Amino acid sequence: MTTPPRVTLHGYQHSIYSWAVRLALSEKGVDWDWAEVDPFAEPERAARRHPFAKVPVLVHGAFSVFETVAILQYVDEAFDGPALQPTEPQARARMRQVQAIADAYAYWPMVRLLYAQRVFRPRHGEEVDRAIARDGLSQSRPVLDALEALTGEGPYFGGETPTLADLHLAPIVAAFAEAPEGGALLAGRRRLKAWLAAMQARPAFVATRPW
Ligand SMILES: N[C@@H](CCC(=O)N[C@@H](CS)C(=O)NCC(=O)O)C(=O)O
Repeated sequence: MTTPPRVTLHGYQHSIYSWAVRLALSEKGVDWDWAEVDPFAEPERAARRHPFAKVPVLVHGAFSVFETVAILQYVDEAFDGPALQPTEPQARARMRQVQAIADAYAYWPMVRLLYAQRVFRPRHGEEVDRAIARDGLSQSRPVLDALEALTGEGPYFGGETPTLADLHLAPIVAAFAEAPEGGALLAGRRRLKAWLAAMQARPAFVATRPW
């Protein structure tokens, strides 16, 4: 009998995208090994597996994949466990739409501008720039509005069970809500706030959160 190849996630402990992958692996019930790479402190090391010197990178046997959207799809399709993607075309389009919003519009202002300045840097004794935080907050407003408009009736974006959209987005919004101004802005979006609470209550979320 051959041993199945191991899954190794090359990520950074504080990385929001690495958290999204851990969340998906955990929801699927996949066992993984962790390889810590700090892309900010050791960009040349990160560049050995990622042409843009970022994390996460998932390695499964001889196969290596970067870009969270691709990693999440691979995790869902390569392993047993609950399906994390709908089959119906419109539901699939909505899922990808939320993932694309997470990457293109949410991550930078919500995480790299607001969360970094208001939570991460003070927590690590690093200098803070309040103007950057303010900029992040104002750029986050239309993103929250767009996401609020895309929430549905169920607790998750796709209905009764989480999909890749929820797993991709939850770490970003959770980090944003850690900042007092972020939490206050989120409180004005009732459905999105309830969605985050549903995600935060999931055992996989609790088991994988970095703080
Ligand atoms: N598009 C990439 C983004 C990954 C990304 O930005 N990762 C951050 C950590 S959360 C990173 O490695 N940043 C290093 C840098 O920007 O130099 C993905 O979806 O995986």
